[in-house]
Amino acid sequence: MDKKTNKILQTLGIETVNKGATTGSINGWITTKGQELVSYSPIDGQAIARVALADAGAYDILMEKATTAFASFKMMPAPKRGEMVREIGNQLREKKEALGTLIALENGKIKAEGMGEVQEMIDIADFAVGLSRQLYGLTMHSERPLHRMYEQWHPLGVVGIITAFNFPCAVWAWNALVAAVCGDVCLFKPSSKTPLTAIAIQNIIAPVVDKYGADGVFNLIIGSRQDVGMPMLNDPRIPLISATGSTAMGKRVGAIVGERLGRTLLELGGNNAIIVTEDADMDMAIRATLFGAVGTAGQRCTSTRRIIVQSSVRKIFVARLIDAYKQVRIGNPMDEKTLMGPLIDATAVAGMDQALTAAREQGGEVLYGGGPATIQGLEGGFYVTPAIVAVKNHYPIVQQETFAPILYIIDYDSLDQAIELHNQVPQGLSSAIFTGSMYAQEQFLSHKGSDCGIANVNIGTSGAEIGGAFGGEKETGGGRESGSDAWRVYMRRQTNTINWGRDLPLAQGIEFDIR
Ligand code: UN1
Repeated sequence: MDKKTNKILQTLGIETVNKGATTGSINGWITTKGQELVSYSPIDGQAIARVALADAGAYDILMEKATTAFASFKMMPAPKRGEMVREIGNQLREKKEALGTLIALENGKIKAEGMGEVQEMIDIADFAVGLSRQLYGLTMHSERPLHRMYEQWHPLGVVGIITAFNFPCAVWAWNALVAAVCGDVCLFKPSSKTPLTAIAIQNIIAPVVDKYGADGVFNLIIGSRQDVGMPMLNDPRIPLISATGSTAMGKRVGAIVGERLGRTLLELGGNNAIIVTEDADMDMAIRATLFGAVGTAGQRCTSTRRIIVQSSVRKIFVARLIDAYKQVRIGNPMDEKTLMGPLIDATAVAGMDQALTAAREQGGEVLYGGGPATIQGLEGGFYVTPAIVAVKNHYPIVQQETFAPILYIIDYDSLDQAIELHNQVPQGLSSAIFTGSMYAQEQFLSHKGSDCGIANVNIGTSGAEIGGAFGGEKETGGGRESGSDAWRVYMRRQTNTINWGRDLPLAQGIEFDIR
């Protein structure tokens, strides 16, 4: 590790690899002596740091703490909880550079995107502060005289947050900061591929947690599926599990939590497409495709995976896209000139390779890229060349989400056909149309248009703002998190009817009395 990296680790309270494992010594994070996890950087395959894990015993201690903390935290007025979240946002502002760099180091996304991820946390903190004064319930008119009816929203309890490596801290913030203003406490189980980013968050927020006496509100647990993951899913003390990851993972989570009638918020795989019509602004369509398909090395759940392009412009679109792909600098994500860093690990590289083989076998033609890329001096890293592949939409491989920079090109003749192809995948997260036609745009946004949770016009599929609800339909899992009224899932709704008269009329006009 170079000096700069050591400095960043030190700033964020993480031991360097040769100093031994970082252990849970701060508020809300418990580890057990013995088991360890090593975090490797995808940049060069080298170990960054060692982390002590938690076993099942530590899980129980932490859950006890979280449950006790909830009992007092829920009594703190929501605007006060908002103040605390504002200070968390301020800490994130201060540590933005260090945290953004650590994300790039541990996850491999380019530093600009690492910084963007921290900005997303800051944005959701601001959103949550405002929200803390807007947890509105409705009032309604009672059918009974001298009665009043309203709904109120109460804190829910311990929220389990299970996240993926690709957004190692923004997705935590979407959940934890909104849950916090709602009066919930959380238990965060990060991806075992990005534990350091999670520890960094815990350290960054620690002074604020101390100041507000909120020990046990933000809890972190890093451990195996058996010791930590399964107990969380099965634990009736956790009324809501918010899980981000693959559809296969979500199906398991949904089944286990559903079995105990717990609530889930699932944000799973996407198979996001952009429809490009012949009258689209090609410059914009190319730029958006490039960011959507190559950005984050194709490892966003919102990454653009399919282009559905009108036959008349297919040739020119593909030619220009290939030209743009040729200019993408692949390499060290810390280097400002780099546009695409490595994939997360060797399994991801193999997964990309398998998908390309399958695409070829099923009749596809690789038009550009696709192999591993070797970066001088970073031979241990997991670099690939992004791929463009001509396919038919119904190929089994096109129906799947491969978490890698593979872009499938599909062509169409009529808009109806484009929309049909667009919706003919099992997933339903994000979607976009690039068009100059108001008719095409409105059809895409209408009931007969995109079936996704996110549908954009002349904007790509990835890079959503935090203000909207985020999530998708079908195998994407149906959950909504982040902005808009997504907060409701973190609270429990109560309908209250108050009789302020001196009579006892029954609803539905029922007479029921002793005569
Ligand atoms: C994810 O990939 O899990 O819309 C989240 C986006 C980001 C969040 C992605 N704001 O691409």
